[in-house]
Amino acid sequence: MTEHPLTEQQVAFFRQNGFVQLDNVLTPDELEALRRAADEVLSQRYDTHIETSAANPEYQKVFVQKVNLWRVHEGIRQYSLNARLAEIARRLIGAQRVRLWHDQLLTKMPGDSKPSPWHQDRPYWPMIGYDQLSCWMALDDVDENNGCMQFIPGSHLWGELEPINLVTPQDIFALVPDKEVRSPYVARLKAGSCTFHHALTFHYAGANHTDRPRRAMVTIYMADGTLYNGKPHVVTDGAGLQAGELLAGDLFPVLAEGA
Ligand SMILES: O=C(O)CCC(=O)C(=O)O
Repeated sequence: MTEHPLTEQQVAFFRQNGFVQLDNVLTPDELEALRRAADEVLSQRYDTHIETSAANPEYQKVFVQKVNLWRVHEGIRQYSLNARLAEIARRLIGAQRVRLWHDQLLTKMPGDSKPSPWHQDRPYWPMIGYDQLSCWMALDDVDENNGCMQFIPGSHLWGELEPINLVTPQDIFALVPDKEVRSPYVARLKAGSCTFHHALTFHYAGANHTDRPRRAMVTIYMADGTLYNGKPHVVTDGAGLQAGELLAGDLFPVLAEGA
């Protein structure tokens, strides 16, 4: 991947707002390779550690979710383990080193599509510490009509709330009655552009009203030093981790390191 400059202003924007949009991050060739890989994994069946939405048709209306694809598909591995996106993540979160938590392909299918309700990511993850962020890469042009991401500026500073049920969601805004909720930032993106969002940022994506899938490749990074809290999760189940242990080793590779 070619270098993508990240300015101090963009870092400051992320720290203040909990997200940042970066345009034209992938070259046309990189985008094409990632789309090809995504379509291959979409057409394949994997076990339930990867096909996390497959058992629930209502969940699949929100998105078809395939997790940890870097472990099973070479094309996705090339993308998810690349150091350049990880270095952007490292600088945004301000860590000495970042590891991959997991990747996921999120596809909003056309037809009977539902919004991804307002939620934070971090309540789903079995971790101690809050230095995590996601890169949401558009594989298709996205806007409000097919489920682009939306973010509430500053909401990453409101702490960890209860996990939102993605199929029958609670109203997350009712959980922060004392906060002044700013208007959402609507992240309309060209394919090959992305957003980064903090693990505590409130975010949402509308339903897909078009007749084509909306494909997004998400890579999630955590600061080195993040600890496992012992709770069940599809990514850590069966890994033999004890509560309080470092999320480290080959399952969570270091992808970027500061000087
Ligand atoms: O792509 C979507 O519809 C939602 C994505 C999301 O919630 C995330 O990447 O954390």
